[in-house]
Amino acid sequence: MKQPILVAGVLLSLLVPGMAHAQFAKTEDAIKYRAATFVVMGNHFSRIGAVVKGEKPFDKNEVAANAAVVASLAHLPWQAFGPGTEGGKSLPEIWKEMDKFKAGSEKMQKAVAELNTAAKSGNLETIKIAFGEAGKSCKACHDNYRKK
Ligand code: ASC
Repeated sequence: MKQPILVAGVLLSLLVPGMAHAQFAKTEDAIKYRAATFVVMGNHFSRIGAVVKGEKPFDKNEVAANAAVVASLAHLPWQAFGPGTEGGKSLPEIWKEMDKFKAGSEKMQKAVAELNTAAKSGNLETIKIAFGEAGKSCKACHDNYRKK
């Protein structure tokens, strides 16, 4: 093996999801990517919200499908907050407090995973509680890290 460091680097980049930000050629691409995932996530989360608020009838399969979309997308935007990608609706505090921001992102992923579990159960009362908790986890980061 002539270039063990290069080989190790390539292997590491395949194994460490945090290195995925390398796939955005330009800052603008990272901003668009994260904004798009939040838009789609918010759309499907709001569809569940309409049911929770009683504005739409409760269709258990639809809620479960929406919760699955949200839970799956919730893993994606974070890779697009790499170093030097400040901008869009994101406040610069994100990059100054990356550990805190990351903790908030993990809390949100956990909350929407729980919403997904509740949605699969088909119990509307459980869904309502999990939806409320997930909404709080969205709001916490919006309050601290998103431009108004
Ligand atoms: C939504 C949505 C959000 C959250 C947040 C909760 O329906 O799109 O971002 O709820 O507003 O406070």
